Amino acid sequence: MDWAGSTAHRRSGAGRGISRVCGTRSCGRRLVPEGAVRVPQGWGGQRIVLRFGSATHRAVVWVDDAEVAAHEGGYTPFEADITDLVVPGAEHRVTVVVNNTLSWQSIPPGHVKETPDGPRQRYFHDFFNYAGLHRSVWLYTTPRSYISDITVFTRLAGSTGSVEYHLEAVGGEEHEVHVTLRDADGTEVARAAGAQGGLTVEDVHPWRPGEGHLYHLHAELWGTSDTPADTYPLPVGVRTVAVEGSRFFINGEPFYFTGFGKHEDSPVRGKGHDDAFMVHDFALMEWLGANSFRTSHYPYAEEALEYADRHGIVVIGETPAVGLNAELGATLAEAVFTTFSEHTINTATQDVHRQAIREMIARDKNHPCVVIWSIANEPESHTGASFSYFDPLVAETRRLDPTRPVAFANFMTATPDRDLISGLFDVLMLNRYYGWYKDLADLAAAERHLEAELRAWTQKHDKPIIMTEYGADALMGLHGVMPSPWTEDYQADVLAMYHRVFDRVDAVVGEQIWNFADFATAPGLLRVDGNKKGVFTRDRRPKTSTRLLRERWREHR
Ligand code: BDP
Repeated sequence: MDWAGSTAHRRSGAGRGISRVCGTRSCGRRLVPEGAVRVPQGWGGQRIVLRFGSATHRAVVWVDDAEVAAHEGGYTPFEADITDLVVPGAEHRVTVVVNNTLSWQSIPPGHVKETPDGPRQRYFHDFFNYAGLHRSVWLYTTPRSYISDITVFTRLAGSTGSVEYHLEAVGGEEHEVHVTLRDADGTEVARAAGAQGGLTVEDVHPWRPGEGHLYHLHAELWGTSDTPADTYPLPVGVRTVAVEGSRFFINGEPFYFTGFGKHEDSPVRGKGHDDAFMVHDFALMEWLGANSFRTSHYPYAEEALEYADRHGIVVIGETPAVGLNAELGATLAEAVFTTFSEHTINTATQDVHRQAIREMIARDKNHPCVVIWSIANEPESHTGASFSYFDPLVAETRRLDPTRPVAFANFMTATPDRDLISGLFDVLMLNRYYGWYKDLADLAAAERHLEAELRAWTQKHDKPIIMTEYGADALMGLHGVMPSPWTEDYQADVLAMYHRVFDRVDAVVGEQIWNFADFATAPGLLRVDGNKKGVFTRDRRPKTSTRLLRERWREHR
């Protein structure tokens, strides 16, 4: 059982009104170090908030001796209003205990096996179970009356765009709301008043793939004073997303996804967010001509979505619901179990999953880059129990966001003749390993089987298909003239085979390779120092297949 603890320290040179406190990352043992944070002197009279970008997978937070927050779920933010517990100018101790134990009731799930040598954590997903604070911790202020949230929905009609907004304020019931929308150069293009309303943009410059044009919404809360009580800036990309038959449209134009399933994973940092790695990863995707990625298998740091918004990169946002599948669990965790049962994944797990969906949408709803919500990766999907489990979760996702298609990534054994839940969803996202886990070193058979399966899906559902995983492990530097698994050449051959098939099947509207880069996993016989399906190594050096991708994706654009 892994426990980790961390204490936050204020980073020097932080801006006014917002102070970043960095977390340390650790795993393996129970630690509760102590440290002090100085609250800036000038923050008197303000509301003071402590915010965690994430704590994997659950945390309890104290300020001095008072417990201020407890949070379940490793990849979404949480915060605590600590105004009444701190004195501006004074030092306070912030203590965080982080626990990465996975159980049948956590998302992702896992279980702890009792052995003669003590408890052992088992889990059903293929990436290392890092613990700790992987993202920034912030100390920030708001006025006492403040804007707590804004939701925007955008539409396009010819050259006219519209932005519908819903604003929530706390303590400002008597206040007025004024909203302006400015173009990137600062020109005001629309204004409105009231907590809800619409903004019309003539000659709109839409947000589109490859061109992350953003407007700036600026909301103000006005009381009796001659300056606003609070202001709230929000970048807005005006765009639409739609699915019709087997086509996927962005702004009414058919869109074809090229890119990757990724991981937040790098040497030394593990899962810790790193701005330099992030910018470098985006530059490498641009170098290949990739236009999209999936946040497999959990919501990524907000910085990644902000970057994607600004650069017109399309994102499939995914919850941490990975490994809800006995067929997979049997291989990954030597565990034989029934996926959905009173003692395994049950209604309590479903509540945690529902909450993970809510928190992902609450955080990411205003990002134009996000065009699909993926609510699970490779869950069991061929049983009545899986239908009962997912039906209400899909309904909840649609209730929270009626504007984005909903999907899940389908597991290899859930072929069209077995799958029972895809009818609930808008897009078919398939993870397939013909040429690797099936038809290894026989690419002719792999090609035949892949095409037959894709055609069977198109017979069963008139929905767009995105291949959200396909690939092969390749050890950097290993080459061969024969179709030899683990060589860089074989990886390139596998990818080329898939691309031939995609080009023959009309309903395929996207290809996202597994994986962008090699990544850390739990030990396994098929894992040589991690998972090597990256087209880049873990330290981001290109393998042979990147040449093929550059050619294909730069042409596709
Ligand atoms: C799929 C999973 C992914 C794994 C991949 C693999 O969705 O997380 O890493 O297979 O085996 O089943 O490489």
